[in-house]
Amino acid sequence: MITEATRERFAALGELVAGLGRGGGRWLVLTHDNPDPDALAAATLLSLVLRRAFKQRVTAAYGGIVGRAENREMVRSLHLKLSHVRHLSFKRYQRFALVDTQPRTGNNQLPPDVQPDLVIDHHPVRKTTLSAPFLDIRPTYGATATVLGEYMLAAGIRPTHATATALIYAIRSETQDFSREFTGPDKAIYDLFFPLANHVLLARIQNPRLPLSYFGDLHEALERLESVDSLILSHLDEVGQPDIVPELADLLLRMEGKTWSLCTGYYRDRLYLSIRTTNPRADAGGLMRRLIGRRGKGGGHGRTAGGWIDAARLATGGERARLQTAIAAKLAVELRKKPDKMTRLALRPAEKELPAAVAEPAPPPTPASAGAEPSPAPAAAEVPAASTGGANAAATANDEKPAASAPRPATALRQAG
Ligand SMILES: [Mn+2]
Repeated sequence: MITEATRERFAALGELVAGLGRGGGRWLVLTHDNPDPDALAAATLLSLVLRRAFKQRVTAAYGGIVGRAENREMVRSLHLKLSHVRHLSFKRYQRFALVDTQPRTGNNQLPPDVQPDLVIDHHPVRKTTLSAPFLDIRPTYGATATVLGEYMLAAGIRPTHATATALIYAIRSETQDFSREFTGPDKAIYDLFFPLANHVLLARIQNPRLPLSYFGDLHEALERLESVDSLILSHLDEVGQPDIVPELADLLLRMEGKTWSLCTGYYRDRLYLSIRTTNPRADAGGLMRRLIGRRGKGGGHGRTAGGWIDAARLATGGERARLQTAIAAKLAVELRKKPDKMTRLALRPAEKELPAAVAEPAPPPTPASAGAEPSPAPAAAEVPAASTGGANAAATANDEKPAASAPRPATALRQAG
């Protein structure tokens, strides 16, 4: 369960920490911005290892926001202790660690002039990372948290239910239940920690309550599907939180007949982009970097990639939309598809639409909608049965204020239409 690489790296970490001597300083463990479950779990586990195995003082922190409902529930249910960098002063820390990210990737809050002491990641190694005193980069691993699971074993630390649950959820979500890139050690660590996880909390994290903005973004994405050949994509305006972009890219890739997906969406001054592919030989990360160029930062693995473009100077909706269209055209060309063949994809193809006259009649009101008491139900059902829309209107007038229950226009779901 502890790989040879981990045995060797863990010993090296011990030497590094011992070399710092007593009072080697406080550690700041940083995740990537808008941390995902893998980053949250990796930071939690590394903090634990540094504290318990090496008696260090550690703070774990992140930039951006914990946006996805699943990730918010993970932090809440498992009581993960991570601070936002805005509440910290970097001057108070002498040692810096990065997990699930690397220096100068543009997706973490480590100041560019600060050399991290320690980098643990599973993204392809970058040149600037090589000068870190300690690094453990394993691009074949499905999750960074797996590496830290092995460190826990090497340190002989018995995980709490919360720690095990965080690790299990990290591996599950990062590999999409082992449906994409993972390696033997991911499965081995998963199987070993699985019995220790709290499965009630795990279920709660995987099926969290969702804010209205989630449904608004989903609706917009589905209304704006575009496709050419096996590429499916959607462009969103301002999203509720940036993590919806990769989530929708995952969803779009599940469409039958599609092997590449792209989702883009604006959040504050940035256009966020996510690419997914089913092609195991693809280099989505490299493709993403080519799409973005010097306008922002991007990277990823073979089949998943993400990034952002600085959009602070784009003042109008038209300019913002043009940038999205240009990115999509560039991607189409990269994939040897014709950008001018890109068309809107209707959710219900016209030929399959039923004529209006065949539409189903509205169902009769049920006793449940009339109220809790059984006796008035038959009477209530008699009155409006003849008129179709009237049944609902009558029930609504009794139960709620019409103004509050009136359906909002679609544009009310979002701020910028
Ligand atoms: Mn990761």
